[in-house]
Amino acid sequence: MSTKERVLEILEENRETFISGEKLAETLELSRTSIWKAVKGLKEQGHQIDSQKGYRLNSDLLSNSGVKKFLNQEIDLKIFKTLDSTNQEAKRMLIDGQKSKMIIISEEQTKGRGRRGREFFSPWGSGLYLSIALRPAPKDVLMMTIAAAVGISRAIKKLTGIEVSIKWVNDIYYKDKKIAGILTEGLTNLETGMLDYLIIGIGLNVLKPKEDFPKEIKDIAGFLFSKKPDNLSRNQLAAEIINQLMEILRDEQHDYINEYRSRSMIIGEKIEILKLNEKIPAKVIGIDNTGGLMVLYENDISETLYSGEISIRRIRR
Ligand code: BT5
Repeated sequence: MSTKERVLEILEENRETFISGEKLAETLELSRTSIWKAVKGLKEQGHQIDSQKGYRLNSDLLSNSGVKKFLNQEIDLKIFKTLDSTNQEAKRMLIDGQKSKMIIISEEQTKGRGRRGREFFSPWGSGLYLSIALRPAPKDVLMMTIAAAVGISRAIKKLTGIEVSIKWVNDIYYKDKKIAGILTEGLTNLETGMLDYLIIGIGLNVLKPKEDFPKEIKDIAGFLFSKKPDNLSRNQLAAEIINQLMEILRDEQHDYINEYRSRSMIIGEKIEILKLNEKIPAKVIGIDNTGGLMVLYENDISETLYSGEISIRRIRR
């Protein structure tokens, strides 16, 4: 660990209080000058550090020590300042031989992806862009998206008290706007025909983006907070999402499907199903135990939809 990382770790652990340069130097067995240089380096990286009666971390940048402090288990975690896409980076690492579970987080993404080649707007400093790579892959892929949606909802509820809604299959809504999306991707091993690994990618708008959303999504995209809350960091939220997900992935009975149903904003609602460029009106009658969306068409025929390749739109009354 570099001196900068060690200083950051101590500042993270003492977020609320000023730590004197002397104390830092003593704890890390370094000179006051090395501490001063490390703090200067951290500030250059974008960390806001108050320096009146010592040093105090006053920024919300993501950091390894900041997330780890709140994790309730050891996990391979890598944090980047910028990436094309955290799912893409996870994929590269898996192809390079990464064998076990791993988390990739980035402060921004230059090519954040949604489903079917859509974009996910991922600006610096206001969101969480996080991928969890699972190797070996779990069997039930659709359920993994469902599990992630419930895990994110639980983490948000636990730390902020906010109740979010879920739109089948991968969108999280708050105050009628989309605040998060999930992109689950996998790779099939051509020799065995089995899924080799699975990546669950989560994008969450925590704060209002500094330069607002682009006009194409301004009406549909939302965020959790319009300004940073005093006692909650994105580090803590990232860690809680990981904690909740790790717990939920152990639930082999998939009992979380009940919570998914109760958070659903479309059960009982009229929707429009976009399938192969066709718009079909239907009513949602439920979500089955495997995560399938049960719909009733206008001709009284019902169907259960499984594919994430289908888009749905709520029809407002
Ligand atoms: C999703 O796709 O919502 C999945 C998004 C997954 C993003 C994460 S970030 C970490 C990981 N790495 C990646 O590269 N991706 C994952 P979909 O259901 O196809 O929705 C995409 C649509 O959501 C876009 O066409 C926009 O209409 C809208 N959108 C784009 N950016 C948004 C944002 N920041 N907030 C809310 N809506 C957004």
